[in-house]
This record gives sequence, C-alpha cells and structure tokens, in this order.
Amino acid sequence: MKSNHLFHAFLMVAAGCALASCAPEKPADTDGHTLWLGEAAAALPSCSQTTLDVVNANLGFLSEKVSLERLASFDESLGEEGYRLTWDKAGVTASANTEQGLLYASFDLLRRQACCQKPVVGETVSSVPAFRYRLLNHWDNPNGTVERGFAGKSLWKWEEIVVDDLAANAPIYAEYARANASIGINGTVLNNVNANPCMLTEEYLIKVKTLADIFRPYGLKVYLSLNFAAPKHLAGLNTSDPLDEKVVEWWNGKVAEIYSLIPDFGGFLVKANSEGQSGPQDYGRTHADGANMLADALKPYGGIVMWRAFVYAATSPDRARQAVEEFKPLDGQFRDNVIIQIKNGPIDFQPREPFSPLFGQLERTQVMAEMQVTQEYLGHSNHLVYLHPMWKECLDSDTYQKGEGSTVAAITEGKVIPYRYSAIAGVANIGDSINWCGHHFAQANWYAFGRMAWNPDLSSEQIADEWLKQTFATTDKHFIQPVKEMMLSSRETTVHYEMPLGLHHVFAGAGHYGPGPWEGSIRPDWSPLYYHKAGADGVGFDRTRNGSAAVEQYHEPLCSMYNDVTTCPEELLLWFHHLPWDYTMKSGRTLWDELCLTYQSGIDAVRSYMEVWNGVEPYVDNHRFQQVAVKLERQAKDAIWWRDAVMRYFQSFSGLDLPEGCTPFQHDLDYLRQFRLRISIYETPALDKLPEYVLP
Ligand code: GCW
Repeated sequence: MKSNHLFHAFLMVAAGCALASCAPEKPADTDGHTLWLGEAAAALPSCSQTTLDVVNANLGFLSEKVSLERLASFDESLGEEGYRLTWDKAGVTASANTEQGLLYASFDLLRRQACCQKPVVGETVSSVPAFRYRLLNHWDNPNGTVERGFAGKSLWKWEEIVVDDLAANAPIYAEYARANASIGINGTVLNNVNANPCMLTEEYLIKVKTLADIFRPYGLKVYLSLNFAAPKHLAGLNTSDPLDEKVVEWWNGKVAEIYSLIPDFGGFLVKANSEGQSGPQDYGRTHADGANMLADALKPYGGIVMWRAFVYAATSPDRARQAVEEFKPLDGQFRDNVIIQIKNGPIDFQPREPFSPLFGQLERTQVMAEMQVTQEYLGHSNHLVYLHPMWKECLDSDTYQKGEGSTVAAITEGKVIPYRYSAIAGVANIGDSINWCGHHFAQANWYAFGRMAWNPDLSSEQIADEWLKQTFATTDKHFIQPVKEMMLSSRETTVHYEMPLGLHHVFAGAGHYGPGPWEGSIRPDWSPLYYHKAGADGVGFDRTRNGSAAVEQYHEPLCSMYNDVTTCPEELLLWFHHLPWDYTMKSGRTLWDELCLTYQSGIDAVRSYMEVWNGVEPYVDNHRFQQVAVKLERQAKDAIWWRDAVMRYFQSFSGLDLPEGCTPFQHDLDYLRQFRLRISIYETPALDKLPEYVLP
C-alpha cells in the first residue's frame, strides 16, 4: 500500500516537474481534501507515534537521499525549532537541535520537491522561525457552530472525543495537525474567544487532552480561550474578581489540573470586557489585574496569556481610538508572560485599515498581531481573495515607535524592544467541509498565514507560487502565471468593489456579507451610518485633529501625513477625512467620480478573473474547476451588488450620476433596501439566496 502511494507520489512530482508546453493531460478529480500536501497527506501515523515517525514518513515521499542529524551540542543559531539543510553529492543532510526542527526540515524538503526547486550541491540553507508562538485561533463553540466560520461545522466533534485511539478512528485530527506542521504552525487555540465556561470542566479538559496527544508528534500545542467569569459559573463563587483570594485559588487549582492532563499546555487566550464578555472591569479592576492573575497561575508551568486588545465601549465617538486609550495607561503593568493580542487594524478586520496604532504605543508590554484568516468581511467562502498582501501590508507598516524601521513585524518579533516572547495569531478559516476551508482558494490563506508566521519577509508572490504548485501539482507557467496574478490582485480588487478609498464597515446586518450602507443598529458603532457619515456635505470619518483626533495616536511623520488631506494616502482617505462629493482627487476627478470608477474597476477585475479561470481549465480537474467557477460568477455579481447599493445610497445625497466608464445600475435603492439577507454569524449565504444580477 505504502509503496503504491510512494510510486504515485513520485509520478505526480515527475509529471509536475516536466516542462509542459503542449496541452496537459486533464488531472483526475479531487475534492481538495489533501490540501497543498497532495499525496504526501496519506502519510499519517497512529496516535502513539513520535515526531521522528512523522519525519520518517515524510522522508519516504522524497526522491533524494536524506540523512538526519540531531545536533549533539545545542546550536544557538537554530534555536528550538530551526534547521539546516546541506546538499552534497550523496544527497541532503537535515540538521537540527530538536526533533521538531527535523520535522520542519522534512516539510521544507517536501515543499522543494513539489515546487521542483533544484538543489545545488554544496549549498546550505538555514531556517529559523521569526515568531516563537505561531498560532491559529479557532472561534469554535462546543455545540459545533463556528463564529464567522464559513466551511461547515467545527472540526472538533466534542461528543466523539472520548476514545484513546481517536487518531486511528478519526484521522482528521492528525491530518489537521500535519497540515499545520507542514507550514510551521505550532499552536492552536481550540475554542471561541466568546468562550463557553464548560471548556474548563473536567469533562472537556479530558477531551482537550485527547486532542493534545494526537497533535503532539506534530509539534502542535493546545491552548484554550477562557471565560473570565468561570469561577462564578463553574465553582459557584459569588465573584470572579481577580484580586479575590478564592478566585485566585480556583484559577491556580484549575491550571494545575490542566497541566496534570496536558504537561505542555500552551496557555490562555482572553477576550475580556468586550462585546458583552465578562472581565476584570466588572469588579473595578484593570485588564492588567485580570491578565496577571492568570499569568501568575501559568508561570510555574511555562504557559502564556494572550490578552486581547479588542475592547470598545458603545458610547465612544470613535471606536478606532479605544484600544490605545485602554491599554496605554497600563503599559509596564503586565507580567512578562502576558502578550497583548492586537488586531491588525484599529476597527475590525476590514478589507483595508491602517495598522492599529497600539502596535507603536507600548514600551514595556509585549504585543502580538491577530490576523483574520477567515473572510468575515471579505466575501466569506464565496469570494476568491488571497489575504497575504493585506497582512503583509500591516506587518511592513512603519510605526516609527523608535524611529524609522519600527515596523509592526519588527515590533512583534521583539526586534525593537526586546521581548521574551514573540507571537502571531490567525483566526482560522477551517471547518469540517471536505476541502477544509469552503473555497478551494481559501486554503491558500491558511497556508499563507503559516508561512508568514515562520518568515514574515516572504513575498506574497513566493507564497502564492508555492501554494499553487503544490495544490494543483503542476509547475506549468501557463497555469501558474495567470492564476498567481489573479491571486495577487484579488485583495485590492475586493477593497475596490466593497469599500474603496478608506470606506469601512458598510455591511448589512450582523452577517457581514453584503452591503447595507443605509442601516442603523442597536449600537451606533455597529452601524454603517457611524462609519461613512454620508450626507449632503460629503462622506467619510473625520479622524483629523479637528475631528476625533485619532491621527494623534500615530507617531510622526504619520500623524501629520494622515492629518493633512493632501498627503493622506488616497486608499485611506475616507478613513481619516470627511470630504465633499466634488473634492478633487489626485487624478483630477471628483471624489464622486473616483468612487464610482474605483468600484467599477473592482467589478471589471472579478469579471476578468472569470476569464482567467476559464483559460486554465485544461490544467485543473473538473471538480475543483467547476466549484471555483461557480463561486467566481457569484463574486462578480456581488461586486456589482456592492457598487449598486453603496453608490445608489450615496447618490441620494450627492444627486450625481455614474460617470462615463461605469456600467449602469441594475437595481434601484427601493429594491436593494427591501432585499434583506438574514444570515447569522455562523453561516455563509447560499448562492441562490443573493440578489439577481446580470453579468455584462
Ligand atoms: O470581528 C468581530 C466579530 C465577532 C468576533 C469579534 C472578536 C468572536 O464580528 O464575531 O467575536 O470581532 O474578535 O471578538
């Protein structure tokens, strides 16, 4: 059986590496379950196996001869997880301090083989992860729903997680761990930050232990989100005050219990005093009081606390300012095993935001970035959007905290202010759907997050290139080139057809799929009206010194640059400025015309993606080809829907018409307002439940 797999894998690679110039043979149908790992995904050990078994299984898929070398004396330059590859005439030697290092080396070799990278005899390559903690955050609930999950139900079937040989019975958990290991992810937070206290009961902790045992050989540690009010819910205490002795005692006991089951448990992720979650402020205490209590309990075991900065009160005139207002006064008060986890932007995972100013504001507190891999605001699993350029834009942003070069990447890697712990998190886009992520191309975002967490310097292009070659088992440039270009432009395209020029949060309802610029909400800061502020006088949120003054949370030269309408980057214009409809843009066009034409460019781009995809049909199996094609068509229609809704609504203030170069509106405002997309925070809309559009 195994040798069969091996032979097949070898043939696939050989075929993929051949320089194909004539029409390729149509690949056999696949459901996409093997991800970027292709045939190698078949190499699953049973739960009792070790990291070295996983490594050896990988080596079985390599056509070159590999020697493994566990270094006798610790090589500081490689650390706990790094590795070195050296090629000579006999083959390649993989060296590392630990088995985990060898694990990552073996996946590197698999990647090189699938991408047909030719080794050079005499060459040496060293690779060390930039971040020590590279985590997925699952927003999965114990009842099987996934908040903002668009790929089916939760992967974790809690009711089934009871047997010892679970890995054999449910190989999906090992497959999941293996996929993460292949891209360097070394930790997973299993449950939603809106945490159900039951996750900390003995019943669930035993299940968590079962998963941890399956994940261990793959170097993947488990973490949990916690409900800050757990002492009240689970122990019947009358308080969860972090300074109360009984509460402290309960947490200490709980942490001891967790480590007795899972000796390498990673730690806690906490959403406190945010969107209705309980927290230390319920008892007049600070975020630092709350985080430190947990940090002290975890410290003896080496665990960490990731305390989220996503906090905002309903009453604030500008939600974008609030994280800095809450956390800056607490700088220096957190224990050294606390990391403040900050979303990339100051609002909420919009298609484009400036970086969160909190990254540059804490001098004596460790910070990490939280990226969203799941496409809450970018078309769910219906739209093809490659997210790496968006994350990289944030990581490469210079905060100027300590002068030029203080990028978000440098800060969170601990290069600006030395940290003990460096970390990065991505909100997972994984569910129990057969292809894991709902959209075949959404797999690229899981892949890209892991690769970026290992090496934030990798370019979007390189990651897309690797992913395509592995996932579609071809290196043919007639496929790779056009599809890669489509991926690379797709994020900007989405910005264009959803919310160009700094517009944000123009979504209908709580489902965050389609447009609803006219909508109010029970909370002002959950409503599009609060964010776009469109009226007869123009559109945009004034965050200048004359407005909410959010610009002042950025260091110079950014503060002045954003504050001045003539120097503010146009892609963020309406994020920082409220401007009249006839404001003159750099192109010489009015703001109104520019908005219309930018929407149009988004519409045109998705339309062109349909052509690109049709053009590569011979290179893709029918199954995946059809599934992607159907979704691209919906994406193209959604792009028009977005333009119609937003610009029709804005038109009711501006009184202006679409300029030349725009396709006409297809629906009027009455129709669009009546169309109500009622979806919950747990689902993606069915394609036939969306408004009818005709493609030009
Ligand atoms: O993006 C928003 C989502 C919520 C989410 C929250 C958060 C888990 O709409 O569904 O809750 O952010 O990040 O806590």
